Amino acid sequence: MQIESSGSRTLVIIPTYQEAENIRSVLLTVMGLPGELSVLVVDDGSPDGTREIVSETVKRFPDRICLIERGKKLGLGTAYLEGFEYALRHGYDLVCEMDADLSHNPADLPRLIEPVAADRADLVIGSRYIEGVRIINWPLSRLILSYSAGIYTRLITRLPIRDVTSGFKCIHRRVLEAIPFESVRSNGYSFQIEINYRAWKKGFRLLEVPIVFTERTEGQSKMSKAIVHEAIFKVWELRLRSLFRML
Ligand SMILES: Nc1nc2c(ncn2[C@@H]2O[C@H](COP(=O)(O)OP(=O)(O)OP(=O)(O)O)[C@@H](O)[C@H]2O)c(=O)[nH]1
Ligand SMILES: [Mg+2]
Repeated sequence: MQIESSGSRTLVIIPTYQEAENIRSVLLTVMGLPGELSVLVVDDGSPDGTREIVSETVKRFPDRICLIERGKKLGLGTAYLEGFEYALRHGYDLVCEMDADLSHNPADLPRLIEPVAADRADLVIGSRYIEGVRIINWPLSRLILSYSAGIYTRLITRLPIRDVTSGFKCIHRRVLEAIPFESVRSNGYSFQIEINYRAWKKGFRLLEVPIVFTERTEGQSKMSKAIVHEAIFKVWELRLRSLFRML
């Protein structure tokens, strides 16, 4: 099912799987922000009523919120790729990524959008690791894993970014147009690393702005060992593909 919307220049893509407790509040906050932002929710057949809540909210903002319903859980990376294709097809200039679990504060969106809108950057990353570590309610083990992922990625790829796996972003459409989506295979955290790396290798300007990240209080985590393993190998793959000019 797809409810089409026409809209403003900036599209915020929000992938959802089982976010019934959070999604209404996220959508209403984004609707109240300046700049008439549009939202695309990509839901993967959440059995907890997420889709119904989004559909209700679409009725209130039919020109600004759109829902793509994919029927089954296909992963974060492919949800974003569908969102990117939608954004390009519908002529959006700026595209934001944001989680639905309120870990990313929707009120930070204007700070992410501003440098891209002002043409000071092509890809802005909401970063937990600049100007100190800004994470609320993570166990130390998770912090160490995430922070080490950054060190590991920087060592192998030289990507000049501290928060390589952040999923809170604003991207200019020219970056998305330069990435052949069919060659992007990552689906977990490494999806964010891959997009950052490809953008950087193509010479786009990456910028980190500080955000406070708050661990979800509602709903379930989809974090898994498979996602971590994918990232460990993906970083090497990206480096090698770049060396052999296969990126
Ligand atoms: N469409 C879609 N969305 C997903 C899928 N997996 C996760 N999401 C959404 O992607 C965002 C990030 O997922 P999270 O489960 O919060 O992952 P995380 O932030 O690493 O883990 P926690 O916050 O600790 O739960 C959330 O909005 C999820 O609902 C998926 O397979 N498909
Ligand atoms: Mg989360």
